[in-house]
Amino acid sequence: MVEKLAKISRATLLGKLGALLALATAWGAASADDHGQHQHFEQAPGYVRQVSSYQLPETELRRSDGAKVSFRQAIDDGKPVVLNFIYTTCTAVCPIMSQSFAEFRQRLGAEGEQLHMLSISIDPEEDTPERLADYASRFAAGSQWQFYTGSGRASVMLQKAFQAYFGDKMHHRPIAFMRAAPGQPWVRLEGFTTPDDLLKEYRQLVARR
Ligand SMILES: [Cu+2]
Repeated sequence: MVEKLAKISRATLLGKLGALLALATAWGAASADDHGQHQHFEQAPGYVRQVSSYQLPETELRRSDGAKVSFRQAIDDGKPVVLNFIYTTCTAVCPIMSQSFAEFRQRLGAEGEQLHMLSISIDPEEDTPERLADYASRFAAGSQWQFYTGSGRASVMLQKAFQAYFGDKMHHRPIAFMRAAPGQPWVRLEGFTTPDDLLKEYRQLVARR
């Protein structure tokens, strides 16, 4: 009986892994078709890794403390950057990504003192600076993890610049972006990245710097 149960659960697990791999492959194929400018393309379980160069526009954003900031100044502060797009009322993808970011930052400890994390709202009409501040405190985000909103136009422009615009917030995907320093290419991790995945990718990135 116990043996039979074990067999069933193993089969179920293998089925799930198969589905996950199929999904990752489909994602990879779609991304490869969509964007022609990648230098490399690698696949890891659970997420698809790409190294990309993006032309990033200048735009004004509002930080969760209410300050008006230049997007370019925010990301070109000389520090390694980890970035994603979120919205605070999301109940599926964003809370998982944000939790992963929070644990990643926590585990990085002193190693992450130079790191700058940015989460940019894809629902700026709802996501006021106050709401973002509230959201940040839910994930115990310290001063190195900043949340930004802005005009709808600015948000869409940035999503498009990162090739992360999927029409509307309901169709967004989990993607984390990392860059070691200004002028360097971005590492794009598409899929659900665990805190361990983020740690591994981040350490590789800063070691190569
Ligand atoms: Cu979401």
